[in-house]
Amino acid sequence: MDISCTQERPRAANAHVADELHAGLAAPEAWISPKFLYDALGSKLFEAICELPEYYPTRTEAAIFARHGAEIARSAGLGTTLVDLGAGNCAKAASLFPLLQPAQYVAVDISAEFLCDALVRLRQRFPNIAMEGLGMDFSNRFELPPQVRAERRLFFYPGSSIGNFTPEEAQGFLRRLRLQCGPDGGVLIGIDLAKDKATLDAAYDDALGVTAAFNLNVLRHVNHLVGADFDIRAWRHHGFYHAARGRVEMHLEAVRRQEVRWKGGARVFEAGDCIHTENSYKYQQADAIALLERSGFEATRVWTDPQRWFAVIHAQA
Ligand code: AVI
Repeated sequence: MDISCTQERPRAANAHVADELHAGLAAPEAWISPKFLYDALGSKLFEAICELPEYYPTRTEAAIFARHGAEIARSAGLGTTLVDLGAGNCAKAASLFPLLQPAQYVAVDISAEFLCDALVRLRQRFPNIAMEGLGMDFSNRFELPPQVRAERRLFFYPGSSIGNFTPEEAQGFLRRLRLQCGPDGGVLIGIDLAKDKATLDAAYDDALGVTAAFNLNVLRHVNHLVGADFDIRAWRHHGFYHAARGRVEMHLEAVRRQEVRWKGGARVFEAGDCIHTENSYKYQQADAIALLERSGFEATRVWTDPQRWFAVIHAQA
């Protein structure tokens, strides 16, 4: 079976990136979208985070798939068009291929280059599954191209990445997915559940400082993208659970007064000023189901771990 890899309009995307970064850096409360955490180094740092003892979501979700894989496959169905959102190295979806036996595997990520390498390796292990790599930013707008089979699309969105949207954005995103599901389609989604503050604080501010490096790396990436001159050593990582807001927040704090310039803008940051880089919402199980239902899905099955720290939900369109 052939593999095809396509990258969406890189030029237009570049202009959009510069505008978005400028808007965030110049805002009264500065922000950088979390999608900029993932350049090549950022993706490796995120992989390292997933190995940390403090970062429970990856291994908890993997244990749910390992324990309930057969039931999950029965609920989701065999022979689907498996659309893997934020596929990265495609490893999570690939571990489900023997159970789900997809008719077509569509890996979607911001960078087609990274995907293509992963797909070439995957094809050797699963030569009978048609594979498609799509390099696109699916966070704001989303339409699958015609080479993706329209029937029985199963969107695979693991890792609790939905938590990096606000609940309103998540609803908009899920509604767009729902419209793309086609006949008999659905979503298989990982949701991080609300839990005690100490566990969450440690997961987002680990002892080794890997999450700190992951957060600080966004400044290197911004330097590269818009010719900014952030001095990485002049910033400090904060990652903590804000229970009233129902989310973990990541910020970067300026450790001294400094002026930062980028193509098309400049700004003075006083010592203590912060740049907000990520939210990671933690849901009650019932709220996650309500979110899916408000988005037009019908939650079919929920699987959790014995501590009820994480949920995998299959919902039908
Ligand atoms: C990708 N996303 C679900 C991770 C999370 O937990 O929100 C990103 C992350 N940020 C810090 N650590 C991990």
